[in-house]
Amino acid sequence: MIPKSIYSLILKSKKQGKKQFALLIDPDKFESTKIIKLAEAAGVDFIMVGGSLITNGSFEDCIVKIKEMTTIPVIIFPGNNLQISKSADAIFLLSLISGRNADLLIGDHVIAAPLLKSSRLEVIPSGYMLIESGRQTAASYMSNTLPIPTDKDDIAMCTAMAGEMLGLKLIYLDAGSGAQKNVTDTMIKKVASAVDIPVIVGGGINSSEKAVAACKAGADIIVVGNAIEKDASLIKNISSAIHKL
Ligand code: 1GP
Repeated sequence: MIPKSIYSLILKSKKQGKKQFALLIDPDKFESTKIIKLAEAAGVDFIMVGGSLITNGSFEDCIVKIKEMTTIPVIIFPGNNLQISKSADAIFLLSLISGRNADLLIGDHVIAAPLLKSSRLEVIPSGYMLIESGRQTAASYMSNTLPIPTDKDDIAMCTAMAGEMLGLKLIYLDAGSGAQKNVTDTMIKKVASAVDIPVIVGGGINSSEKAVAACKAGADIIVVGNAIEKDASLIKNISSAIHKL
C-alpha cells in the first residue's frame, strides 16, 4: 500500500527515531527487475528515480516498470524539468540552495508548476545542497554551481537553516553520485542539529558502516545509488544495518 502522504511518513519515522533507506535508480543503468526484488525483500523505504543527465534510458518507462513491480513509494529526484512523470508517487521539488543559479532556485520551478499542479504527484519542497567531495561531480557541473566546501560546516548549517526558514520541508546533503568522499559526519551533525526538518544524506555511501555513521550523525534518510549498481548485496546489508538503529 502506498501511503497517502509520503512526507507524513518521513516525519513520522523521524519522530520515532527510525532511519529510512532510499535506493536511487539511474534510468540509464536500470536494466533488471532483480534490484527491485532485492529492495522489496530488504524493506527499502523509498525508490528515487532521476539523474543529472539521462542519455539512453527512458525516464517514464523506468518509472512505469518500477511501479508495476513494487508497492515501495517511488519519488522523483529530478535532474531537470524533463524528469517529471505522473506515474510516480511524489517528487522532491529541489531548490539548489547551496548554489546561486537562479533557474535552479526558482526559474525551473515556475516552468514546472502547472504540470505539477495538474498531476497527482505529492510535491515535497526540498532544500538541495551539493557538498564538495574530492572532484567535480556531474551534479555540480550540470547545475553550473559551486558545491559547499567539505570543511565549511558553518556555511552548510546556515544554508540549511535559511532553507528551513524559507519553508522547505527537507534538507538533502549530497556529495554527488559516486563521490570520492561522502558528506562528513561533522557536517551532518551540525546541519541536523540546526534544523527540525528531516535531513537526507547521499553521495558516495558504499558500505553499511558509512550509512550507519551518517545516521548516527543525524541523517534521517540515507540514499545509495552507485554502490548498489556495483554490488546489489549492499541493499540488504545497508537496509538491515540502518533499520536496526
Ligand atoms: C546522488 O546522493 C545520490 O545524487 C546518491 O549518490 O550514487 O554515490 O550513491 P551515490
